[in-house]
Amino acid sequence: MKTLKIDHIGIAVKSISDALKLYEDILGIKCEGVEEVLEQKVKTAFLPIGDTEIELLESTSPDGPVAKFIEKRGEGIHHIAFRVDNLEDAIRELKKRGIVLIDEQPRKGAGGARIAFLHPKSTGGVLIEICERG
Ligand code: CMX
Repeated sequence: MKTLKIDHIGIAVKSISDALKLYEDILGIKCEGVEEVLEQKVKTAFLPIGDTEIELLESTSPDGPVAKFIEKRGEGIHHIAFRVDNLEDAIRELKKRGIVLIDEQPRKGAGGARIAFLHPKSTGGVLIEICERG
């Protein structure tokens, strides 16, 4: 598989507007959009920085993956997303190599990306997303 770059780093927060006080007002990284991903029960805020982005994740429901993560571990880094050149090829290769995928088929992520998550149990405790952008 061909991995191109760190597409974004996902950070679980209780409140995007509270978190922006740090990221925008203090660190000076501008938020360029907020989008709700209904299927994932999250609201996401994108903050491009250099060649990559910070993605703030706020749960929209107490039973969503981000709410469960915060309940168990508190706010903090939730996942790292690598951009790949071909998502189907990457999924095929990862499966062949014994990596457990949460998504065996590509699905739609925020910002028009096609994405798939790998299970942290088979990636040394790091939730990894692979994504392809058109
Ligand atoms: N990073 C690292 N480990 C994580 C994790 C994360 N973000 N989330 C959960 N885990 C660990 C848990 O700590 C737990 O480990 P232990 O068994 O050692 O305690 C294990 O994974 C199982 O976790 P769980 O709390 O029982 O939660 P679930 O099994 O219900 O779900 C996961 C975990 C990763 C499969 C689920 O959150 C998932 O499917 N995530 C992918 C989708 C997602 O995260 N969407 C939100 C972002 C959407 C977006 O960016 O668009």
